[in-house]
Amino acid sequence: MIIFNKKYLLMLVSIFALSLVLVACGGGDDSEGDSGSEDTGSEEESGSEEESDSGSGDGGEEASGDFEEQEWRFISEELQGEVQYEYTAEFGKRIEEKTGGAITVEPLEYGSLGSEVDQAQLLQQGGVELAVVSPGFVGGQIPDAQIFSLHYFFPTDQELVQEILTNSEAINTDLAAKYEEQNFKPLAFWTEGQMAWTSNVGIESPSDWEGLNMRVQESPLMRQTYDAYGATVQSLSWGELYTALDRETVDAQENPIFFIESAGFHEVQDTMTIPKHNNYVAMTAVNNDWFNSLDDNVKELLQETAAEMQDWVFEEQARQNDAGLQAIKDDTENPTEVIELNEDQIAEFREAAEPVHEYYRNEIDGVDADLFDKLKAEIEEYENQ
Ligand code: 6CS
Repeated sequence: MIIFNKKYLLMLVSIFALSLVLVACGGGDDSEGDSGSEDTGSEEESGSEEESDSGSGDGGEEASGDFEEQEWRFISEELQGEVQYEYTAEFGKRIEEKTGGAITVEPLEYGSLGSEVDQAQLLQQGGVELAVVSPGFVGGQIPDAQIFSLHYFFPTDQELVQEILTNSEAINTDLAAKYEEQNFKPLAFWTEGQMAWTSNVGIESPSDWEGLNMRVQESPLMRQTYDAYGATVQSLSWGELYTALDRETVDAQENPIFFIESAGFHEVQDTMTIPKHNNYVAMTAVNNDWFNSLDDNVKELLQETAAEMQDWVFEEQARQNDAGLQAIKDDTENPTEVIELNEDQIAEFREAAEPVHEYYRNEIDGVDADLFDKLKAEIEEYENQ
């Protein structure tokens, strides 16, 4: 009998809907297209291509000043109540308000259209208009996006991190251009907070990783990083992670604290280490072709709303992370030892992580060394200001 955290049962069922949706989008591998061709007609009726078409101008009704009626779908990698989902709901509310209801935005939670990798693919193909995409799921096709996976590269102060993510030219111009080549149009990068490690052994030094099987996202660099600590690694969608940890097919994972609590990972892990190694970066993105087809005022609406949301989401993640930590500490039914590493312990991890920075810059195929150098210099400037 598989044991699920109760709130994920529904989500796991709905994950199977994705293949149908991808077929409806007409994208994907030839093989997928072939097998799904009979379904295309019925899926298109409810699919988002139709929604996008209706919003692109032809026959769209003029409503509320300058905005034509449109319906957008905004998918996140998290569930209702969690930071990304709440972001999509707030973003949608603001768009509706600003357009007097002419443009509506339907927030979609994780699982309604597949795994995180499926969702990113869906955005690329135009199956949804907007998505929150974590760089950890596109590292295979955008090697430079893996820069967010480096340990001890960004500052630990989350306010500073958010400032860098918001204003960095290396991120918002140079890296954004790499995303655009893959048909993503990034509107904003933001932090979901500092990440923590959970395990049953209590990770306090790099040697504690030896023999542990670490869950990572789809990023080759994440694999390299935990390999450098001596762990084995396994890529998995987070929807499968609770069961994997419970069955001990996976021994450890990393996530911001609000998410560890919300997904219940602490229920099936004995310890949570706070190593200050990295933040969880999320990206608000739209399909680039779709974006380029929009009228200028709609482009501005999207960019302006994404910019405004930076402060909102910073406060939201801080609130949720504080509450999550408290809830983990208060959960006496599932006691979790919270381990805060001291400066000496952090220095040990920093030293072990350093060669991975060089490896990333010099060895990974497709990585732009200039982008790395530019962001590193920007970070140093922010830290010294
Ligand atoms: O661990 C993950 O993959 C998930 N973590 C967060 C904080 N958001 C979504 C993501 O898929």
